[in-house]
Amino acid sequence: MARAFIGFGGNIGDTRQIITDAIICLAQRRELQILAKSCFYQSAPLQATGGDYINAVIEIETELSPYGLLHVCQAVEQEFGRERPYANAPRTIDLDILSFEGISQEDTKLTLPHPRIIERSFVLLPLLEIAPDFFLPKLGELKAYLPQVADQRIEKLACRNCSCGEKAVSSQSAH
Ligand code: PH2
Ligand code: MG
Ligand code: MG
Repeated sequence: MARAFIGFGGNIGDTRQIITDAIICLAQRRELQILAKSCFYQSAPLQATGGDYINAVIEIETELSPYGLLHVCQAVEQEFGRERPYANAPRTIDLDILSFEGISQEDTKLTLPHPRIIERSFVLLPLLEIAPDFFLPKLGELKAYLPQVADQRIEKLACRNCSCGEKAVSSQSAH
């Protein structure tokens, strides 16, 4: 079984509901189990246009290969009406495999770990929320990269399962 992290983001429609439904959709697949789910984060579009994004990260365990998981992620994007008119266009939902075991690969279809993981507060904060000591072979401890993204606007939203999001937090106070 492989352990992987998937990032979700979107800025068209009721993204919180869309991500919730997409996670339910993934949870119904026998080939993977969801181990952890972060709260939702509202973030300013980074190198992209449109309104604020909602982002979240989950941790899964799976029997699938990296490409098998990619296929599942793309099928879920399709199911929720993802369109790709141009790069970084506003979207209903984006699913990105952030890491898959300790695999490092560069491929036009799937680069692992995700090449921009450490540059994005909307990835680092939810990921570190569910895996505070997360470590990648070539990058080391991901929490070390938080100061570099501290200027990116992001707010943790209140969630049903905990009281952690009751007030906004900055990039540097992830827990
Ligand atoms: N995704 C992008 C580009 N920019 N900005 C935010 N805040 N959240 C995203 O999910 C996001 C983005 C490309 O996938
Ligand atoms: Mg993306
Ligand atoms: Mg993507």
